[in-house]
Amino acid sequence: MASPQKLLALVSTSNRENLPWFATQLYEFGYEIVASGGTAACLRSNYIPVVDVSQITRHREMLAGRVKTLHPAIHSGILARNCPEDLQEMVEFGYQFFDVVVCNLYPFEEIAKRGIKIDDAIEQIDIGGVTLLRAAAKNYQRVTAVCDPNDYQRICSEIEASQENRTTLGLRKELALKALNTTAAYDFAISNYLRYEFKAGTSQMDLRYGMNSHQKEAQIFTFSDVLPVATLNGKPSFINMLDALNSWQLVQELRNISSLPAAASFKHVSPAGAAVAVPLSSAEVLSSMVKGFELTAQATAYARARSADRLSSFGDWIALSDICDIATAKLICADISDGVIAPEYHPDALAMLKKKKSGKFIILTMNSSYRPSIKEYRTVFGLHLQQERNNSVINREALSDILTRAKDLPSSAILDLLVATIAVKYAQSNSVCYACNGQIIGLGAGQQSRIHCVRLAGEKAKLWWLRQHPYLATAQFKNYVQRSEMNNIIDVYVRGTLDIDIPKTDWESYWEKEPQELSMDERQKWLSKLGQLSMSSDAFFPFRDSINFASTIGVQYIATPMGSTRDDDIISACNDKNIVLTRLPERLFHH
Ligand code: 93A
Repeated sequence: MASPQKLLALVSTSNRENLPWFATQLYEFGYEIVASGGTAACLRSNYIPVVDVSQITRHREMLAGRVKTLHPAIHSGILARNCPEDLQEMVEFGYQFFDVVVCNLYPFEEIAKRGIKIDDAIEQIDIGGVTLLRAAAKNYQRVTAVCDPNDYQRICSEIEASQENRTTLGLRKELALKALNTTAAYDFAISNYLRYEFKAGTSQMDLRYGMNSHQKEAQIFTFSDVLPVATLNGKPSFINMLDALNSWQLVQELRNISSLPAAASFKHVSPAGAAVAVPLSSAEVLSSMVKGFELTAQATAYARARSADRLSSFGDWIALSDICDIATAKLICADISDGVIAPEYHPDALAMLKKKKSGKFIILTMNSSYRPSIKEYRTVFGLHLQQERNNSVINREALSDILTRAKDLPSSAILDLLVATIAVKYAQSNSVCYACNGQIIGLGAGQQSRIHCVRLAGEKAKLWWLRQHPYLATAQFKNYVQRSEMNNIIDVYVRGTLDIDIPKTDWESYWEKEPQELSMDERQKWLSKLGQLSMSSDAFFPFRDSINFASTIGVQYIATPMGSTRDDDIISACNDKNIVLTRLPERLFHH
């Protein structure tokens, strides 16, 4: 009958680095060593006395080694607690208590690379070893789980220092966690391999490359059965996917709060434009370059989103909240962009888009009913970060805490503040967004200084307005000029940087009918007509300079989370300018 006092170590390893040394130490500390087939042979060849697992189980290894240690005599010996009930049962069965489990697993990850035959990979899935480690870790109160040869030395030092030749509870806890981390990572590697083998294109999708083309093995996957996003054409990269998933969230939120179709144009994981389907004025039709196009509601939202910042939107990622109809597809085909995400595509729209970019245009569909789990994880520099998702709800209610003397928020301003606030929620911080007519008209993202965001976004808003100058309405490009070139040529004109960015003679050569020269005075006069703008900031304004600058452009409504030591100053700056300031419930940083 086994005695619980006898010290027993179970050894079953694939990596035998320093194992003979460790086993010798354990033996000298009074441990009897029980080992599985190959491990036992290794130890014996090093003249270390060993008992075979089969002697304990009274069962030979079977199924070509698939079953070695999977036996109640082994697992009861590991899992039994130091209590009378367990002791009695162990005695009843004639089983012995194991005190130390030394195990490292079949090297699945090293062998099961892509391209290896699945049958060979499957044989590298360690079942018994994982079970040994999990059992030992579960019973850390009594059992030491050893999975890493780097720990042999410190385990020996502890045993040597102990009266009973055992490790301390503290070390056993630490090693238990390490064993469970190891088995978790091991299972992750197996499911990662099998996901690719069994469910590529369903719960896993390879990406073209990572952030840069030299960053290989890029993929997107889910632990659920099916990815909510699917590719209909092209092969998205890592950044395409970041743009797609962020822009999708943005248009879905805009759709939900406005009940209007929404669209977004993303570049480098920030919105260059975003809008809901507010009908375009005739001046906006011209400046958005959509004259002659059919403008359905979805096409209108897209036209607005694409015309907020036409230079930045060159080569953009598009998100649509509603079905991509033929009218929207025609507009998309007219401009240079990388890809689109939408819940659905009209068959003719899809056929049209598939031809774009010589067939390489990326087309993704998104399941509108997909809801992510509340926890988010990210790995940076090999370390894991975890947080709750930003589930801040941006709706009318979120704009109700007005802090200024001026309190009137007309419905148009409410819509614009919602658009601007939802936009900054999905823009790289710091970010500030100006909005008008249900669309972004200027967004400053990724600036380390708040005032720089305000100025950057404000300058873009001015350009958006200057592009609607009547002088441009009557001008006419030569037939061969492409739309992307038109954007640059118009930009030079409205910024007044002719002969700096482009030689005047080159610039002139693009026009059939050149726009009348726009003097500085005329520019200022036109800009002075800009007003009733809304502005949202993803965090507080530290100084009143931001408010002063915004008011010079025509900002009348501001939404911002407060929290600066100079909040009073910000409110009084708004009062001075007769601006309505509303406090957002949460800060909206995004990276
Ligand atoms: O095929 S297994 O999953 N079946 C088992 O019962 C089992 N028990 C231990 N593999 C099993 N092991 C693993 O075998 C260990 O994790 C270790 O990596 C390896 C040691 O086998 P051997 O001592 O025969 O070389």
